[in-house]
Amino acid sequence: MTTKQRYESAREIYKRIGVDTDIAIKALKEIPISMHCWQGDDVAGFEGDGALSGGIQATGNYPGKARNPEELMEDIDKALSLIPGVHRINLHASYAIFEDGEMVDRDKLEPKHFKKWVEFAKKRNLGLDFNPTYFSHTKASNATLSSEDEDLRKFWIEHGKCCLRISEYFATELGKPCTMNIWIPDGFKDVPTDRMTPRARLKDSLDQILSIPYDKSKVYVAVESKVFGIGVESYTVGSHEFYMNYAAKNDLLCLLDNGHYHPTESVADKISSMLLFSDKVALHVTRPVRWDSDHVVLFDEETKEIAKEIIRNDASRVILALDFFDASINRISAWVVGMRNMQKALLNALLLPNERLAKLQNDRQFTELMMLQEELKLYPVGDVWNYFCEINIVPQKEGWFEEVNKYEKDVLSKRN
Ligand code: RNT
Ligand code: ZN
Repeated sequence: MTTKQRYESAREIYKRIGVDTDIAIKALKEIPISMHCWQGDDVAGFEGDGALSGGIQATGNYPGKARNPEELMEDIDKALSLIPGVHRINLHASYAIFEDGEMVDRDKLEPKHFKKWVEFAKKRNLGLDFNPTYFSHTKASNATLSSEDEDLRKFWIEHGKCCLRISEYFATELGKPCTMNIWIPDGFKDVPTDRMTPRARLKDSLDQILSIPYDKSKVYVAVESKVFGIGVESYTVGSHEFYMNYAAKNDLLCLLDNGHYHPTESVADKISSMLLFSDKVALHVTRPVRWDSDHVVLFDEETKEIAKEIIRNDASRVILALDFFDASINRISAWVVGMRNMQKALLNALLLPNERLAKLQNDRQFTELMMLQEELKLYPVGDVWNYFCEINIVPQKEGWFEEVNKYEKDVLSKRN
C-alpha cells in the first residue's frame, strides 16, 4: 500500500468517530514551533570560550558541533529540511555575529549584530524569536538582574534594553512578531535569610528594561520562571509566583518550561488557567529526567498531554518553543527528533474527537470516557503523520536518518 492509500484508509477510520483528518493536517501545518538554535552547539554561542554557566548543563561530547555562525546555519538548514512545515528560529543574544573584528559586550548589542540572522530568516521565510543571555558571562557569576551590585545590575538592565530593540528589529524586518523571553539564573545555593530584597531588585530591573518604548504588537515579552537550578537549589529569584504576577500585572507573557516545576506538577494542567487570564501563554517544551536536564523531547505522555491542551484551547494562543540541549548524540538528529515529536503530539491531539470526549466528561460518563481514550491510543496516527510528511516533502518514518548519517559523514566528521 502506498502512503496515500494508507492515509485514505486512516481517513475512513477517523471519519467513523467524527474526526476529519484533512482538517487535522491543515491545522498542523499552521502551527509554527520555535526551534532553539542552542541545540546546535551545546549553548556555546559565538562570544568566546563557550563555557556554559547559570546552572544549566549540556553533557556529552559527540563530535561535529557547530563552531561558528556558518556551521550553525548550515546545520539548522539540514534539520529544517527534515522537519515538515514552516517554523521559527529561537536565538540567544550570545549568538550575535560580529564582523570586521568588532566585538561589543552584551550591554552594547545592536540590531546590526544580528543582520546575518535576519538575512538567513528572510531567505527561508522563518520567524525569529529572541532571548537576552543572562549566563555564560563574567558579569553573571553571582547575580544579574537581581544583583546587589548596582553596576552589575545596570549592565544587565542595559542588556535587556538592547535585546528589546533587537527583538523589534526582527519583527519589523520579518513582518512577524518576535517573542523575547527573559530567563535569569539568579538564586542561592542555601536557604536565604532575605527572600524579598533580591526579588524587589529583579522587579525594578524588569520595570527599567520595559520602560523603553517598544511596539507591543511586534514584540511579545515573556518571563520564564524556575523552581531551582544547579548551584541555586534553595531559592531562585525568578520563581513561578514572581513571574506569573509580574506578567499578569504588566500584560506580558508568562513562559512555562516543563522542566521548571516540581516533578509531579503538570504544565499541561497550567495552560487553561493561564489562558483564562491572559490572551496568550508561552511554552518551553523539554524533557526533564529527574531534574531540569533538558533531554530531547520524545513522543511521550507529558508531551502528548501538553499538546492536547494546546489544541483544545486554541493553538494560536500558545507560543510554542522547544528547549533542550543534548551533546551526547548527533545534534541535528536531536533537533529533528524533538521537532517531529512535538508535531506528532500535536497531530495526535488534532485527531482526537475532542468535543465528544468533553461531552462524555460533562455527562459524567467516565466509564465510556476511559474506554474511548484508551482505544484511541491505537488509532492510525502514524498513517496520517506519514502522509503529512509526504505532502510537505520531507522523508517519512525513519527515512530522514539516512540524510543525517550522510551529513555526518560528509560535513560533521570534517569538523575537528
Ligand atoms: C534554563 C531555561 C532557559 C534556557 C535557555 C538556554 O533553565 O530553561 O530557557 O534553557 O534560555
Ligand atoms: Zn527554558
